[in-house]
Amino acid sequence: MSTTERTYIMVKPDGVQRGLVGKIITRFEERGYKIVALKFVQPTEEHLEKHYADLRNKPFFPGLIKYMASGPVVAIVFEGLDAVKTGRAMLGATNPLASPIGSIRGDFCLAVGRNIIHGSDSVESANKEIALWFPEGITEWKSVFENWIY
Ligand code: RTP
Repeated sequence: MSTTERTYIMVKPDGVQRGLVGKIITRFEERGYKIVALKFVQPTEEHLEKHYADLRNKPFFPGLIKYMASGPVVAIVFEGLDAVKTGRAMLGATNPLASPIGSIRGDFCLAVGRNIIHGSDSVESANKEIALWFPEGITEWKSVFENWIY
């Protein structure tokens, strides 16, 4: 665990359509995570098939790709202590109905097929996803608040 651990977070098309981008970013910033990459992008089906390659044999895969390609997403890399595991806890469970109140999915959505946000499930996946979504690299910077957070 390090203070520079990174996770890939993505506001899905329904999160963008419902105007939840600001609230989602605020939760991570208020917790103490630092944005090191961010962009608004309309993903292609081909790109999404790479992102969700591990799920290609699941029955819901075609529907998942159509949903994820249905509009723009916000791709973000957050950096901070235990970013991957804590980020997943902040998201809640895959099924919003099984997500605790206070988690992003537990507070803002209902259906597994419209669960508004993605978060990396391991440091290894985070590294792969960051390379896939930000091939141009990310911006290194030092926050003046870091001494107050750590
Ligand atoms: P994500 O990758 O999007 O953060 O979600 P996750 O790890 O919590 O869940 P995963 O099993 O990787 O599934 C990826 C996304 O596929 C959709 N899904 N639909 N039964 C279904 O219809 C079903 N199961 C999963 C969800 O959008 C899920 O987030």
